[in-house]
Parts: sequence; structure tokens; C-alpha cells
Amino acid sequence: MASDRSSRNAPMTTTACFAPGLPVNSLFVAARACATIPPMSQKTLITVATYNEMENLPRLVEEIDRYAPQAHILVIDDNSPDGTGRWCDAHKAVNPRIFCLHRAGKLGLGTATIAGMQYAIEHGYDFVLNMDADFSHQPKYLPNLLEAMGTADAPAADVAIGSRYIRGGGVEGWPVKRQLMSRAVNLYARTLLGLRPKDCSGAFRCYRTSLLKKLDFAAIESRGYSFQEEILWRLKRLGAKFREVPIIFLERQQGVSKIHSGEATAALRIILKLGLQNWLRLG
Ligand SMILES: Nc1nc2c(ncn2[C@@H]2O[C@H](COP(=O)(O)OP(=O)(O)OP(=O)(O)O)[C@@H](O)[C@H]2O)c(=O)[nH]1
Ligand SMILES: [Mg+2]
Repeated sequence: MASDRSSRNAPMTTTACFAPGLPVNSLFVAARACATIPPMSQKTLITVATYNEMENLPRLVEEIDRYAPQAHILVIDDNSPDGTGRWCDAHKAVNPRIFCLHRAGKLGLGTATIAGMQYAIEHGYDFVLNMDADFSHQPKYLPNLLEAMGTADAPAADVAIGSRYIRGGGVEGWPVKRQLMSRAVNLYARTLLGLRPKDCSGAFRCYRTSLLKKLDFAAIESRGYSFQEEILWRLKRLGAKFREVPIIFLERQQGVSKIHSGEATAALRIILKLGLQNWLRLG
């Protein structure tokens, strides 16, 4: 298994997109993408946490193949009742770049993201890039995020953040109330945690695994949505360099949101607690 995986991980060049052994549908997708997308020299794992995303995942995987044809994809599924995890297992047979991590039940997006990061560290990836399954994070931005990380010879960032709140970024499909809430949460987190990025709550990000290796994952308190702010804060304390890339965030088109008010309140509480640690220089 290990040797099989490492040979698949070898950085691919443009011509390698046409390597024999890829199924016909992947060849077609890769060939289209390879014509326009420069080859990646760094081994990249794109992680997608899923809970009931059958309406989105098959098309998302196709789109990822199109925009990041050399990347591997890890689906972290929490035993979705709609069969998302079973689809992943079945699709593995025709797509050698997809991997499936199954967890027993709905354990939260934060812990799913940590599981993806640890998987990337354990399997020797250079970058791990997280995205939601619901097309709020458009696959067309994958090349921009990867480019923002720089090259192996000239690293440019430790975390590339898909940002709604810099020039060129934005949100489509949210009511004004939700937009205001999101901006308020960002301001709250940036102030309390002393973070400079304009978008600290978005989840569409690429991380350098060499920095993640230094992170004490056991210390992370967030299980849900404050995970995004908490990890930036912890990485900042390890000296991380952040870069923001503008993205237009789209409201979910298919399936239902998993966020609920209890999780949102818990997130605000955790950010406050970390903020006190930050300003009192504890922890
Ligand atoms: N594995 C796993 N994935 C989850 C869990 N909760 C949410 N997700 C996934 O995390 C991503 C984001 O969840 P969403 O429900 O879209 O939450 P959101 O984007 O904050 O909220 P909306 O804007 O309402 O869509 C999606 O891909 C979900 O399927 C969970 O407990 N476990
Ligand atoms: Mg969503």
C-alpha cells in the first residue's frame, strides 16, 4: 500500500497527465486541464469533509480533477446517511487519485479538517488544501491558491487563504444579515486574536505541511466552526506567513447546511477564551 501510494505521489509533469493507467474519464479531464494548468512540483492533497453531500461530491471531484489534475483528493466522511462515503469507496476503483477516510459518526468539521491534515503529514504531502463540498469554494480558484504558496525553491506562504474580504473577493447569495454576521465574526476574531488576514473564518485554504508538523493538534479546542480562526492563531504563533487570494464565495446550491446556532455560539465562546490567552500571553 505504502509503495503504491508513494509512486502515485510522484510530482507529475504536463506529459505525465497522459500517463497510461488512468481511466478514460480521468484522461479526458486531465488532458483538458493539462492544456492550461502548469504542472505542480509539490505533492498536494485536497481534503473535502463531507456529511450528506451526495448531490455535490461526484461533480466536485470531476471539477477538482479539471483544475488540479495532479493533486490527490481525500474525502473525510462521517458515515453520511445519504451514502456519500459509499460513493467515495466505489469511485476509488476508477480514480486512482481519490482516497476515503471514514469516521463512525458526525464528529464536526474541525476534527475532520484535523484528520485531513494529519493524513497529509503522515503520507508525505507538501501541501494540504481544504475545501467544502457544496461548491461555496469554487474549484476554479485551486490554481490561484496553489500558486500563492510559491515553489519549492521560492516558498511564498505557509498558508494561502481564499479570501472573501480583500479586493476582488466577495460573497454571492447571502442575505445582508448573514454577510454582516460574517464580517462581525471576522472583526471579533481579528481583534481578539491579533490576526492580520482579512478573512479569518473561511475554510478554503492551503497549508504547508512542514509547518503543520510543528502544531500541537491536541491543544486545539475547537471542534466546530471556530477551528478556522483558532488554527490561524496557533500557526501565527509558530511564525506562519499568510497570503490571501480573492475568491467569490457562493451560497450552497444543493443539499442542506450543517451549521446550527449551538455551534455558532460555541465558536464565539472559544474565540473569546483564546483571545484572553492571547492578550494575557497565557498558553
Ligand atoms: N466529515 C464532516 N463533514 C462535515 C461536518 N459538518 C459539515 N461538514 C462538511 O463541511 C463542509 C461545510 O459544511 P456546510 O454545511 O456547508 O457549512 P457552512 O458552509 O458553514 O454553512 P452553509 O453556508 O450554510 O453551507 C461541507 O462539505 C459539509 O459536508 C461533520 O460533522 N463531519
Ligand atoms: Mg457551506
